[in-house]
Amino acid sequence: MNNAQIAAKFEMLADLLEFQGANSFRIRAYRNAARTIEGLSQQISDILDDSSQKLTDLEGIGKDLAEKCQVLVETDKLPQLEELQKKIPPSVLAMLRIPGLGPKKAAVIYKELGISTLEDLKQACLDEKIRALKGFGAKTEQTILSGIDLAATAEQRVYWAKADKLVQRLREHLESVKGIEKLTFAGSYRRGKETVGDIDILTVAESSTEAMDCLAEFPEMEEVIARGDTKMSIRLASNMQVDLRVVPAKSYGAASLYFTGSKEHNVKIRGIAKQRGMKINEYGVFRVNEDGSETFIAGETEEDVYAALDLPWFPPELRENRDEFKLAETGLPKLITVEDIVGDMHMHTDATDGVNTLEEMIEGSIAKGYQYIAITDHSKRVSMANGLNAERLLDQWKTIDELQKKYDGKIQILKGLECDILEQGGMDLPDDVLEQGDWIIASVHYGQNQSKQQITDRIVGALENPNICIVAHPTGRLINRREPYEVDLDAVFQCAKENRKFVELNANPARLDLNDVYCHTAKEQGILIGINSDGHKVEGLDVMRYGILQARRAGLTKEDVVNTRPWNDILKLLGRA
Ligand code: DGT
Ligand code: CA
Ligand code: CA
Ligand code: ZN
Repeated sequence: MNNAQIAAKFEMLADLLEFQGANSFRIRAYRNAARTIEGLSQQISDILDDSSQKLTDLEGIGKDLAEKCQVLVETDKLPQLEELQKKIPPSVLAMLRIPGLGPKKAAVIYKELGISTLEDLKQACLDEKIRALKGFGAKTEQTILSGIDLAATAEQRVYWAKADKLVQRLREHLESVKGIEKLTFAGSYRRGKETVGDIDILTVAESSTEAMDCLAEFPEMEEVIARGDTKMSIRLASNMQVDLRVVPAKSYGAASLYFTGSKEHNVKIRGIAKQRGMKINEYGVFRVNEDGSETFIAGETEEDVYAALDLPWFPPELRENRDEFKLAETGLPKLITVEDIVGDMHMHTDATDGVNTLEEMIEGSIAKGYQYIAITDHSKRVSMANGLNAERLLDQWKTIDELQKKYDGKIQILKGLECDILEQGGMDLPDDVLEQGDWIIASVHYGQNQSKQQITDRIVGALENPNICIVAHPTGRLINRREPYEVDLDAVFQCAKENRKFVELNANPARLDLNDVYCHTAKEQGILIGINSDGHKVEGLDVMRYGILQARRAGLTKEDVVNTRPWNDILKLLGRA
């Protein structure tokens, strides 16, 4: 049993224990262990074989977990897990993904009504059977009903960032095949979509048998779903599906275009080809002759294929049939890259809920080569995160002034704050404090269930405050976990524009809020987007690339983004210099 499989077992164990209502400390221990093991560069089995190493030396692996690893490696099974699985069908675990439905309530639904799938649960909600259960009501029933779709999606789609890690492992594995000439990871992964349903691999190989045999030996493989001469689908231990297609070199571009998608982009291209008396499919572009025969025109590279239709090469992130074909008429935008970013303007320290100290965050940012950063810890309303009151904030800013002397010439440290917008409206800290800072972010963390009007008024009110520069995660959604709150983004954008303010694209792979469509709308309305990590530790700064990917999907260029500019230019944009 390899690391990915061991990690999957521990995740499953944690889920089942959670469903049983076990001690949350224990559950967390299994989840942490799963994460540690997934990230190891060395196989657990190798560590066990090596007498000079001990599993218990790994972070988060105690004696009990080390023993379980050993049992898994030796027997492929875990008695405790088997016991639990006998008692609880795995399909009920999907219920735990419904926001607001904790394991206790899920267990009641399962025990009282025998419901074990999301579909049955949906029907039970519609039949108003859930509200009749003890401890439930019409409101809970409604919450469950509105969360079922989110839970169903979460079962099937993973964050792009997670898919990316898997892709790196697959790439390394497949590159060991001698005859592999080309290798592309196509589909939604290549388009940089925020979540990925399955992985589509495309390759040119000397021997398709060898390539498919190699995939069959991928350590994380669970079962082969289908295998033909040039096509194969497998399912991994994590449940993710991987499709492999081996294509001839002369069709590689056509196939990579076809399997990158999106389907909508492909449909549009087929229409364009047809209008010109041509045909396009995964093998190439063909001229359709009068006698009905077909002549191959292009196929080897994507550039060739697009050029045959008088189209430019489209960056994969734009291939959604939104407005890319219209843009192509006047020239595609030069999409932003991670190198264009010169500062990170949203990060936390251990003064609130961050892990690293102020100085560690500064050093980490210098290592990234940034010109400037903003330190933006939480304000006091976020008591859970030990949010700053005025006194602690002003102290932190004084420390920043002192540190600035030490770091002069290396990086500029902006005095910032992520200030909560209070439930009743207004900012969490008074203006005479906020005005002493350089960069104040406004965020809604509480009262997310308020009406659309209330939430919109709160955000608009914040943007009208002269001390506020930007609104962070403007819809509050968490991908696969929480729906966006009700907010009138048109009103927010209009207010931002009138007040020369910005909106944020949070680069965290679970947030990516604003999403691509809204970022595009903001651009069209002339509002600049700040792309920031919201890092809570030094490694947290690395998420910037996910934000950039989302921004590219929105068609953003360097010019559309706040933190591609020197700080002095940002001050001018805010009307402060
Ligand atoms: P996913 O996997 O749900 O995140 O999304 P995709 O876009 O990766 O979709 P997938 O894996 O079903 O198919 C990969 C690509 O193959 C898709 O983006 C476009 C192409 N494709 C698949 N089925 C069709 C189809 O019926 N018509 C056309 N034109 N293209 C298709
Ligand atoms: Ca796919
Ligand atoms: Ca697929
Ligand atoms: Zn934050």
